[in-house]
Amino acid sequence: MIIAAIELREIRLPLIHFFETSFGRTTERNIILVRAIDQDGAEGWGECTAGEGPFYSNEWVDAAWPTMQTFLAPMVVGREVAGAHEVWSLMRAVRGHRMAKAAIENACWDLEAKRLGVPLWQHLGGVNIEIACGVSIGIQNSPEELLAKIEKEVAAGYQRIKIKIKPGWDLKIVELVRQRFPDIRLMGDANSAYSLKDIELFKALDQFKLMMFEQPLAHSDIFDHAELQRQVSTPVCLDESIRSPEDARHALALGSCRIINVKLGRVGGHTEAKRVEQICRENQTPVWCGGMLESGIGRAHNIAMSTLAGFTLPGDVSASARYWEEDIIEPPVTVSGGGTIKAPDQPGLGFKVNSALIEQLTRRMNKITTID
Ligand code: OSB
Ligand code: MG
Repeated sequence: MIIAAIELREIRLPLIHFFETSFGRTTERNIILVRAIDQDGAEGWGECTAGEGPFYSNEWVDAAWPTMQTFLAPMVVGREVAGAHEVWSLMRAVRGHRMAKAAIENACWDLEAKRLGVPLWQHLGGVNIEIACGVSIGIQNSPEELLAKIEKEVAAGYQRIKIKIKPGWDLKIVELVRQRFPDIRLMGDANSAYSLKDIELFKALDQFKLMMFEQPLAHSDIFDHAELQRQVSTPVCLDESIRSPEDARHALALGSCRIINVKLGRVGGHTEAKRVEQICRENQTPVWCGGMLESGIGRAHNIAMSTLAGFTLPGDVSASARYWEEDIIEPPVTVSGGGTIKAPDQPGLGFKVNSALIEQLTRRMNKITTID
C-alpha cells in the first residue's frame, strides 16, 4: 500500500468528570487525530495519546503536532509499504516521540486492516474476543466521593478497581476502601509520586492485598523499583518506565516489576506493543492495557491490542460514557454486566468514525501529501 496523505487534526473534548492523578487534574482533552489515506482513497484512523502538558511523559500536544507535521508525516507520505509493520522503521531517524509515531503507525494499521477487510484485532494476531475491563478512578475531592464512585463501578460489573494515590491520599484511603470493599480486585497507581525513602509506606500497604503498586517511583527508573520489589510482597507494575521492548526486557531481567502496563502510545504503536507483549509472555509476566483518557479512536485501538494472548489482566479500557457526553465513534464503546468488551467484527477498528462531530470539534488541521 502507498500512504498518499496524512491528515492531522486537533480536537477538544471536555471530560464528563475531571480526572486527577499525582501530577495534576485534567478537565478537557486536546487530542490529535491522524487520518492516513492510501492511493485508492481508503482511510485509517489513529490517536496521539500525548497529554495537554509534559507531565505524564515529556510528550505533549504542542510538541507532538510540529514533530508529526515537520518530520514524521513526511517520512511516511508517498512511501510504499508492504504493511503497517514497516511504518515504524520509516520514522526511525526521529528519536523518542513514541506517542507521535504511534498515532501515525496506528492509523496505517487501521487502514491496512480495512484494505484487507478484516478486524484490526485479528490482523494483529489477537486471540481473546472478549477483553476484561477495569476502571481507573482519579483522586477525588473527598474520600466519600471516591467510595461512591467505586460503588458505582463495582455495580456496573468492572472486574478491578484502580485508585490513584499520592502523598496525603494513600494509606488511609486504601484502608478506607478496603474496609468498605474487602473482596474487590484493587490496585493503586502513584504515577511516580514516591521515592525509596517511602519504602515503609509500601510495606504498610502490603497488608491490604492490592493486586499491584503501579509506577510508585520515578518515571524513568528501573533500578530503585527493583529494590522496592525485593522488599514488598505486592507486585510492582511499571507504566511510565517502560517506553520500549528493550525497557521491558531490562526491567524483567532486573526484577523491577512483576507486571507491565502496556500503553500503545507510550511504547510507539502496535508493532512495538506486540514486541513488549511477546517479551512479557516469554517471561511469564502478565500485561494489561493502560489508558490515556482516549477518545473512541484510541479506545478502539486499545481494544484491538488487548486481544493479544499476553493481556491476561483487566485493563483500563472502559465505556465511552464514563468519559464523554458523546464519543467520536459509533456505536460508543460499551461494557457488559460482566465487565468485558467484545472485540468488534467489522473491518479495521470496527467502529464508524463520526466525521461530522469531529469536524465540529476541530481546532486545527493540516494535511501532508506528496508534492507532485
Ligand atoms: O497512569 O494510567 C495512568 C490517565 C492519564 C495519564 C496516566 C494514566 C491515566 C489513567 C486513566 O490511569 C486511564 C483511563 O481511564 O484512560
Ligand atoms: Mg499509570
